[in-house]
Amino acid sequence: MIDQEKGPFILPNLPYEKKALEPYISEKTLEFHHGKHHQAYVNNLNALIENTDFLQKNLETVIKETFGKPDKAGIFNNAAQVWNHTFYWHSIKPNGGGSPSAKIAALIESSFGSMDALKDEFSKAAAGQFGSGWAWIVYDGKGLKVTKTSNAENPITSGMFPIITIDVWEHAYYLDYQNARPKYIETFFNHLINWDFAERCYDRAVLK
Ligand code: MN3
Repeated sequence: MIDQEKGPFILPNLPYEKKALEPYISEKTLEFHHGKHHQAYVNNLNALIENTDFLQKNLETVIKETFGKPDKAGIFNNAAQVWNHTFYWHSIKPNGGGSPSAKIAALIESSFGSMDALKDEFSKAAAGQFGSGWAWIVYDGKGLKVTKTSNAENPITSGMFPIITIDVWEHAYYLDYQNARPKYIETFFNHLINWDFAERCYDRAVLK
């Protein structure tokens, strides 16, 4: 769904029109974020893996095999950013927010106590990520957890199964929210989050 079977890697299309998330995320933001930033990670990755064995590997394998290796940091950063952005586009949708299915709602209740408690923990993680990075809802094999990562890092390298992410790099929100990261996070949770996608990710994780 998010993985790509082998290189050269491509920029996946957005799953909706560039205007579709307005007024919460503008067409202008998506033009830059998808068309320039995400595209640049794809281009950089392909340039870095040209003539290497990584060209024959799937994206998740490239991420896992380069994580924590200083001489492979460039490949890791770009590969993870390709994956993270594709995952983020699916983590949001037009008319998102609202209530998840009964199954996901029950999982949230058993893991966090309530939807409000999840929202609070997720918002604190996303707002508290110092500098650039990501906040995540992950399935750890038993229940859901909130986590955050710096720069390009991704919870799959620690065996977690992401079900939602929010990009908190400034380029994700600056044109629409300027420095008001908490307002962007609240809007993400209330109006954009894609609980159907979260459920599909959870269902796949349970099968593994
Ligand atoms: Mn980004």
